[in-house]
Order: sequence, then C-alpha cells, then structure tokens
Amino acid sequence: MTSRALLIEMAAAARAAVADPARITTVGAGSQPRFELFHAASSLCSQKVRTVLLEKALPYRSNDMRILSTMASDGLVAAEHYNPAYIRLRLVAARELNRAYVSGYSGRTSVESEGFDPCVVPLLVDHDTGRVIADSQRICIYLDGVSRAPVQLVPDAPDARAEVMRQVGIVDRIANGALLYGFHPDADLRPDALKASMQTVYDYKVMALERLIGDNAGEPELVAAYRAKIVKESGGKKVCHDPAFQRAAREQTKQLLIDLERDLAAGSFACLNGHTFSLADAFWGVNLVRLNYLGLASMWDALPRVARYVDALAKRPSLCREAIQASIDSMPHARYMDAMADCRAEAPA
Ligand SMILES: N[C@@H](CCC(=O)N[C@@H](CS)C(=O)NCC(=O)O)C(=O)O
Repeated sequence: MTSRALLIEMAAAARAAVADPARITTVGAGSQPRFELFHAASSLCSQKVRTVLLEKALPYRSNDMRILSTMASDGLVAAEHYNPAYIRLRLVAARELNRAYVSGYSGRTSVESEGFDPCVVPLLVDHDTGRVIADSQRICIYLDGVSRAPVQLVPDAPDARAEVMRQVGIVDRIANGALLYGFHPDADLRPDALKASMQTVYDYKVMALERLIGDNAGEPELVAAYRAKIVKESGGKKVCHDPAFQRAAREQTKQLLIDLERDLAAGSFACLNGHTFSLADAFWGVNLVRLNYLGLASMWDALPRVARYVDALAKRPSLCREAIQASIDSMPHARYMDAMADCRAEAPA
C-alpha cells in the first residue's frame, strides 16, 4: 500500500501526462470518486474495465490517454502512457504483482502468459485503500469484489466461478495484438486508415521509448521498464508482416470460437443460456466486438450460437457504450460496425 498523500501526488503527476484536460472527466456521481482509471477509449483491455465499472455503477475519474505515438510537423509526439510519471505509477502496481517483465512478443497481452508490460493501459488507482492495480483481468476482479450490488460478475458457487474464470482466461490469451497490428497475407480486412497507422506504429513506439531512455538515464527503474517495452515491440515489428505468424494467430482465434460454440451448447456459462451476466460475458463481449471491428465476423458464420451470443451481448447497455460506441468514436471508421451501432437506439446506456 502506498501512503494516501504520495498516491495523490503520483496520480496527479500521471494525470498531467494527458495533454488535453477535456480527456480528464468524472464518470458517474460525485466530484472526488474513490477510483481513478488511466485508460484509452480504443483499448480493448480498457474497454473491459470500463464495461465492468458501468455494470457495477462505480463512479471514477477517467483519464483517457492517447496511446499512439505520432509524427507531428515538429517531430515525434510520444504516447501519453509512456510518460515517466505514469510509468512510475505502474511500477507501484508491478511491485504488488511481482511478475517478470515481458521479454518477447507473442501477439498476446496476457500478464499470465507473457509477463508484465510496464508501458500499457489500463491502470486503476483505489484512493480509499491506497492500491494501484494493473492488468484488466485483475482490475475487473478487484472491482467486482468491492460490492455485490447492483450485479455480481464473478459467481460465488465454485463450479460457476471456475467456468467464468476459465472463459475470462481464454479471452485474456487471445492474440489480440497480432490481430490488430498484423498484416494478414490473404485477407487483411482492417480499415485502410488503421492499416496506414500500423505501417509506422512500431517504429514510432521504439523511437519514443529510446528518447525516453535518454531523457531518464538517471532513473534505472524507468530505463528497465522502457527497455522491456522495446524488446516486446521490436519483436512485434519482426512478425507483423510474417504470413505464417499472422495465419497462425487467426487460426488460433478461429479455434477458440469453435470451442466457444461448444461451451455455449453445453450451457456451462453465458447470459445467453439463462445465467446472470458475468465477467465472462463482459470479456467475450468486448473481444467479439473487436473481432467484428477488424472484419472478422465471418469467423462465426458457421457458429450459430456464437452469432446469437454476439447479438445478445451487443444489446447489453454497458457493452454497447464501452465497446461498440467507444470503438466507433475512437478508431478509424470500419463499416462492419455500422450494424452494431444500432445498439445505441435499442439499448441507450
Ligand atoms: N494484460 C494487460 C495488457 C494491456 C495492454 O496490452 N494494453 C494495450 C491496449 S489494450 C496498450 O496499452 N497498448 C499500447 C502500447 O502497447 O503501447 C491488460 O489486460 O491490462
């Protein structure tokens, strides 16, 4: 636990990394909420956490960060979540997590399988308990533990709980990085504007990180964090045009959806099957929306239960707002999202 005063100071310093004050807002009632979230509108992992915050009706201070480094006319603008003050806050969370840093690139972003990436969103600060929590899965479980009302997302009954957590773990390990950043050799259906930014994304990341290493050479903890991130992102660059790697990522995802079809048929979980809405539904919902955004909805053409699951999840107000609407508002336009956008009329949040 970090002292309240120090945490307030560290969170304020990290918040200062957000260039536009209009992206610092309070969501829900109250002016000094207990929770503070550092996140990005477009980030899948952030969408999971915001969906849970909305389901739990928990107010929070929202710091919507720009997570792409860009090239402006006067030079490189580093992503806001690479800012030293934000990384210092993540290092507080890392001490509690006690995992090795990420040491390579697999296309996955799971802490469980890949190690800790010090330079990503989301990050939660609990100002009441003085805790800083990293990793969307851990954050969501933590938030669910805050109160049982208005919904409990992780069931108490051991079998139901184990199945929900198994599904959450499956979603956490989907190769979302590979699917978003990678150039598929056969059918790259991502919007053109997204493809264009993915041509330079790794170079800009590494350039920004190298500059930050130079600027912070006197702070070895920061340097180590930036170096780990460079290792991961350099690995990503090597495989983003690699046909075998990209095909494998897509095949693995297809297989996970076939497994999902089987699990939906077995009725072991899912709001579709009469179970109450759970963390598994929230995670699958966000990820299925992302697959749709990427033009990959054909993956469930022959999976009728998954197709019905997608339809049901898209109507959930939390997913409509935090996954569908947030993606439409913050990412390059993808025509695949047009049909899903109907959720705004059907289920206004
Ligand atoms: N295991 C982490 C992964 C976090 C992660 O990979 N975040 C992505 C967005 S979903 C990110 O910040 N990407 C920006 C970057 O890598 O620079 C979690 O679930 O929170």
